[in-house]
Amino acid sequence: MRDHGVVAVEQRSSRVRAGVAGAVSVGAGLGAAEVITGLLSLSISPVIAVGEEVIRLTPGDLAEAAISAVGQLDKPLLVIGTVVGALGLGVLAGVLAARWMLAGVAVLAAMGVVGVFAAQRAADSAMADSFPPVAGAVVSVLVLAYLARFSRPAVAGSTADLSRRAFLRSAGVVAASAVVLAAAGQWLSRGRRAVEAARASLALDVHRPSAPPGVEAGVNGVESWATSNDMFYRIDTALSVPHLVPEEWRLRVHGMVDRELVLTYDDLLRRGLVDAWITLCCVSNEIGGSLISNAKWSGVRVADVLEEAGVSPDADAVLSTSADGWNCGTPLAALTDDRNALLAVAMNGEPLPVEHGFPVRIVVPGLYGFVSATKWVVDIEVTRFADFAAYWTERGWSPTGPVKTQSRIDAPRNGADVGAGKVAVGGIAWAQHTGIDAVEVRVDDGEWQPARLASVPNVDTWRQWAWEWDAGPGDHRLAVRATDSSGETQTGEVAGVVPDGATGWHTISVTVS
Ligand SMILES: Nc1nc2c(c(=O)[nH]1)N[C@H]1C(S)=C(S)[C@@H](COP(=O)(O)O)O[C@H]1N2
Ligand SMILES: [Mo]
Repeated sequence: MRDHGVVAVEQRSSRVRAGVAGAVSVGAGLGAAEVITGLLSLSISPVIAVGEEVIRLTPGDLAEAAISAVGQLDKPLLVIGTVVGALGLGVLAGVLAARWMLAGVAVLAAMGVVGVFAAQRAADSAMADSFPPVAGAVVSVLVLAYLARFSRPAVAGSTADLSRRAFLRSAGVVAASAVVLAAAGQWLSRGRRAVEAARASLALDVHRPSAPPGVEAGVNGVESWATSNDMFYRIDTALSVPHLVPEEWRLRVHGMVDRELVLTYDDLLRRGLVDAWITLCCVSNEIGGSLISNAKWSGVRVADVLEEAGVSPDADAVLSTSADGWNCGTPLAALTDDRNALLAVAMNGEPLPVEHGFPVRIVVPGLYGFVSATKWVVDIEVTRFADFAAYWTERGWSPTGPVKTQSRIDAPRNGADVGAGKVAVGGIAWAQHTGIDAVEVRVDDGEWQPARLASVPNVDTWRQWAWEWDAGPGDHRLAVRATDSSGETQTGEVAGVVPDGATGWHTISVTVS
């Protein structure tokens, strides 16, 4: 028979074990998150993202006072503070879990949610940035469930001493693994850190643009005319983005040319930068889809570089290749006529975000991204379409891809309930490098009604439109179609995105009450 004193000591020691188990679980989750951040070469780990969010939420003067008090140590202290805070929550999760497993799991899941939130708020964040915090939360829950076995009071038949030793061994192994994982994560992300540092130290002659006057049609719910870098759609095959620093970047221009060129980043900058608003869209954009965005790009005209190289009259294509091996073929004509086909170095007045092709990418008005917009471009070969197959052409997509004239209804939303009477209908239409001349809206099977067009700075961007609907009660369908400046009206014939872009009218359902 044990006396009460022994039972009390065992209870306290099992509570300590529960707390340690929780902290170790969170440590394992943080380690896993760091490794995944490094493996995927993401711009930011959840620890840093949460730390930055804490700074953002701290009142300005307080944050300033704190930073001036600790000086150069602000970053390391922030990281340590965030990790300590997370481990503290881990202790809480462990203690709660000993009573009621679900409560502990809830704390860990909430930490994952905070991580996702912070990662998405971080600059230029991508969908993939949510992966480390989610995976970290899952790992911490699994580890907690595993360690919880040891934190229960000694099992019948085993001595308290034995079970404590087994717990210490398991917790120690997990804790050591977490430290190794975190260190590996740091090592794996060193390339990305170097690129971000190089990007931050550039002083390009570019300025944050403001949208030209009159481009917004003034309808609530329509996507804004200018897309910010962090809202710009992203499509590529890179699981982990290439790490290119400007000093080492080279662009080789070769093939059917008189003079082969090898350009450095400074060679490009020396030519002076051209600015142009250009709307980029993806061939995989479904009718009504969001794989389209509009930015002000700064770069050097591809035409000028090709002119310097001297292009053979027998060539009809340019095969451009990314540092990660992805490539595409572009009609030579689109790169040598008077349009602003750019070797872009900046996007919306900032050096290209790494995910959007830093340090140099191509942007060509009027062509889908898959046949023109090579990110992390390092090689340009003047050639003939007959002599190569590019990445997507080998996979069943068209060798060329001029954008198809399209339009989209943004407001009201599909499935919306609106009140009877005046309803503001609006959206966007695009036919890059041709221009939009008219947009029409149709209610149910009625007549096509002309929409009002907002202005545009050039024919290379999308165009907002607005239409006032006098809505009567009932269920209605709204359809939109655009006419481009070549006089062609968007076909209502429905085609899928393969091989060269979807066709059909974007149509939505609205209930008027
Ligand atoms: N290196 C590289 N460049 C690429 C791609 C890619 O997979 N790899 N995808 C292309 C496609 S299909 C599109 S639509 C655009 C998208 O550019 P964004 O991610 O900057 O929006 O990039 C193009 N450039
Ligand atoms: Mo694309």
